[in-house]
Amino acid sequence: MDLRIERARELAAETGRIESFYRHGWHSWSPTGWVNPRDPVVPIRDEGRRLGHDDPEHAFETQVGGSGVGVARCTDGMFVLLGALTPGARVEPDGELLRGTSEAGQIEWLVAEGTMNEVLDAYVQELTSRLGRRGRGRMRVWCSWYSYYADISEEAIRREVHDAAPFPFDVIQIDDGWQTGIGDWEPNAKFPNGMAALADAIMSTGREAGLWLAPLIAGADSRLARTRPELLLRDAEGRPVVAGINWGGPYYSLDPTADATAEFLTETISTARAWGFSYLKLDFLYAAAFPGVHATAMPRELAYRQAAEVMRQAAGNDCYLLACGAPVIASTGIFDGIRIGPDVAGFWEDAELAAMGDASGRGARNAIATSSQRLWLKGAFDPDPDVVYLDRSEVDLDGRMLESLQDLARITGFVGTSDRLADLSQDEKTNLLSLLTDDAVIKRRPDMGWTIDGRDVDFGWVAGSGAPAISGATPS
Ligand code: 9PG
Repeated sequence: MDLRIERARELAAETGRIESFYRHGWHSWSPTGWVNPRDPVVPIRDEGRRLGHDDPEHAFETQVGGSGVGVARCTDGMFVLLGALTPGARVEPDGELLRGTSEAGQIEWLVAEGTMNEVLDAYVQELTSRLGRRGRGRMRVWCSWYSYYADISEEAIRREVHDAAPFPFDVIQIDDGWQTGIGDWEPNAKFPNGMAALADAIMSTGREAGLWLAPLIAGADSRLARTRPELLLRDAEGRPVVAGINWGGPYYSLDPTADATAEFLTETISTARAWGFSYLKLDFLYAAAFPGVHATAMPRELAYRQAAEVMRQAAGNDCYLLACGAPVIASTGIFDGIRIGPDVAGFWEDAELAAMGDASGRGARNAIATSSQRLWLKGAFDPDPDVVYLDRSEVDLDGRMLESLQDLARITGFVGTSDRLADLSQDEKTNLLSLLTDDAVIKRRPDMGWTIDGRDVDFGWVAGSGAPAISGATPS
């Protein structure tokens, strides 16, 4: 293998003719995978309704490009990787070149030529030696989202904690639905005894207590947005930056460089820690890496990383931090785990989004397609491919789809599920137990495929079965 590191703001690496290009999506939910560089990208022109989840700075480009790192598979079968070793860069194929550009000024770039696994491993090695490496290697998590969604309550969580007794989960995690508002991180009326009591109930069964928060956004109708406007990121006209639309309305980005934001983050994370939670799923983090006018001007991904560091500081080194909806490269070294694909769902894909060419929406298809192309990041942090479904009566997915989700859990070692445990059949319980106690031998093949106990596993069948991996749209 051939390696070199160069300092530059822009760098072109020669590749020869590029047969396919590995496009690395900006954040957890952004489409990732191999594309033909000659295929035009069709931007998702769907402003106002929802966001195709990807980098807003490049949403309307018609040329393919990726975030932080790009790989060319050349006609001679060799691979050339161009990867930034600092957050805030983009890599695009351009004829017989890979072109890198950095928003963070002069940075270090890795140029590597070799087999696919060699160049990807070299990138993980160089990146983590600069940004750090974290993760526990194996996580077994029950999370409330994919069966209850926002319809959770103290009673429901207590029931699941009770029903989890036979299963070796490390963490029972309360997801979205406990808080009074997006930005208002206090328990609502469905949690009458408060969060500390519930964390205690979880911990008393020998598990870690987990909690979902979206600390870098504020719902437009939240108390936070109304009473602490100094936290909001603003555009050049002084309007709050809209980072997306969910929970029945728009939500704003916080300014990750504002002192007031740092105080708010420290207070929010410390409070969750004081309640007893030692696993925090921090979601919608990409919002703080949106373009905007910062209190202290700095490149947007470095600004985001600064806020992520504040959260790590407040959480302490022993707290498991899972980043979700997070710029992947900029989160490396700070978070123990990072979600590597969009949300799974009990259906294959949303036909309307697929027709628009948006591969960032929820659904098993997009989750498998993107997560399966990011497994090489395992050496940098715990990659979270999202949950598996055991309860077949609840989903409209066939055996092969369910098996691919389980294979992702086995390969990553991050086994999550959301099933209502009392509803599982005896067979499904056995299946869950075997996943949670799995000690299969996982090996990587030369072609992005894997073997699990000698069984060949690859996810290639998913790539051709839905929306192409392309860039998404953003509001103006
Ligand atoms: C809670 C969920 C779960 C889930 C996260 C995240 O509007 N959207 O485009 C959108 C995207 C992702 C999403 C929700 C909404 O899911 O990935 O695990 O925690 O938030 O709200």
